[in-house]
Amino acid sequence: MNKNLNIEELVAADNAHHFHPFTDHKSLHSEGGARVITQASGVHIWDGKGNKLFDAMAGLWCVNIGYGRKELADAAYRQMQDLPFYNTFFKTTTVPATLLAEKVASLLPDRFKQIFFVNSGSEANDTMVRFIRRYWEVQGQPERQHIVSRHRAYHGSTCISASLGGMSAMHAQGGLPLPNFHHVLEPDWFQHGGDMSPEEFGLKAAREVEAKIKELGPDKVAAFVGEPIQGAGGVIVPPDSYWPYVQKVCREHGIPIVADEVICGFGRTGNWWGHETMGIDPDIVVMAKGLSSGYQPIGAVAVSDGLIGDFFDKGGEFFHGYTYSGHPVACAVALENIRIMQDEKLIEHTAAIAPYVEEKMGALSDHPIVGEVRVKGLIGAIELVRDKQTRARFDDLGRVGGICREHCFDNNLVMRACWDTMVFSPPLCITEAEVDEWVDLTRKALDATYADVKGELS
Ligand code: PXG
Repeated sequence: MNKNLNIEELVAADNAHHFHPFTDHKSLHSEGGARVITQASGVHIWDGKGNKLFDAMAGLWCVNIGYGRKELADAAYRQMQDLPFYNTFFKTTTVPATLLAEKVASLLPDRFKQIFFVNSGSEANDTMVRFIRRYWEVQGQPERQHIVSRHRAYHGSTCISASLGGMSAMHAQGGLPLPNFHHVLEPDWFQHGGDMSPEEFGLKAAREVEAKIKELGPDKVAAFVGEPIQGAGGVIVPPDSYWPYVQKVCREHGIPIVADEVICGFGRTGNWWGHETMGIDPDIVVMAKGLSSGYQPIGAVAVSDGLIGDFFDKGGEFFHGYTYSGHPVACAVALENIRIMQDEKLIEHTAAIAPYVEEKMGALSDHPIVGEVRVKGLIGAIELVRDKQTRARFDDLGRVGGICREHCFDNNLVMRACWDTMVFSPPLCITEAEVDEWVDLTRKALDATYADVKGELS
């Protein structure tokens, strides 16, 4: 840490000048300002007051290889010296951009050969929407404009990606969603399953996709888009019956399936891709975050042969791209990130340690306010409830999750609250000893939350 840094002055400057994303500004400014994070190593981060916190979110679901890998800094340094920037427009490329496209294609099923680079998950989804609509124009079916997604899906924060997402709070601001984006029931058995078995409920949710496609007219639908496991929606792991039925319906109607792998990709679920874990055969794969483990902003869209088809021959120029599409420094860092993941067998490690996390985190389901603990690879959730038997929530959804998140911070633990669902996605390099440390901190935060709300339990 920079020893000359005066944290109080920095926080004052932050209050004065820094307009933060996804922040309640009134409470930020009234409650003393932002928490300053200054350093990180492995699964830990340090704040400006010298506190060491366990980062069970891997930053924002992205630092898959863990913090402090000097190899990535070296890769950036080398690339900046060779060529800090050049674009990939107008029949030009750079060495890292081409090598990364080849590498990403090699990690995907054979049918994915073409990779379009962007700088974030939001841009990746915007690119995907622009591509798929253009694809249908080239196919002579320009009326295929409608896109089906799910409630509580998170696909980003640009106008298109926020429209594609199903976050009602985002839609309530600024006139979103844009036309032709449709949202159906999310496959969240815990929240919506009632007395149904998870499998029955999974089919019900999948039939809502089918009903929406029929309502719109299958020949008007451009794509179905889904995260294999919904992340920011509360780590919604669909019942096993869900994806096979959705896939069957989309296939029957010739509707491309888009897997938004921004969170699930790059090992998070114990395989390279969430679609492998969930048994989906997508036509487009959207990725970001774990592609560089968050060390550089970069995302990508992989398009399968079936959609590329004669797009290149017949489509003419695709008028889309970003100055920094395939930025050489970001690509060099992503290449080094993937090299480490492969050399250190991080995906195998994730799959191997997942049962330990399931066992240790799962043991928290005996806690009086925990209704369910679910884990898939190294992503998971803890449901906070007022009544364990009926799964009844506390009043004012999100309030108790907020209390629990604060207790996590007080106990040097970072976990996100999605309403009253505590979610986690630690760095994939986590060890068993670190899992023990994390579970202990989690239990302390749950105990403190229980102490605050036990009068409300039924
Ligand atoms: N798709 C998915 C599945 C995501 O989780 C995006 C797209 C957009 O990526 P960018 O790089 O544009 O942010 C995301 C991002 C949260 C949270 O609160 C989650 C995300 C972003 C910000 C906050 O959990 N996911």
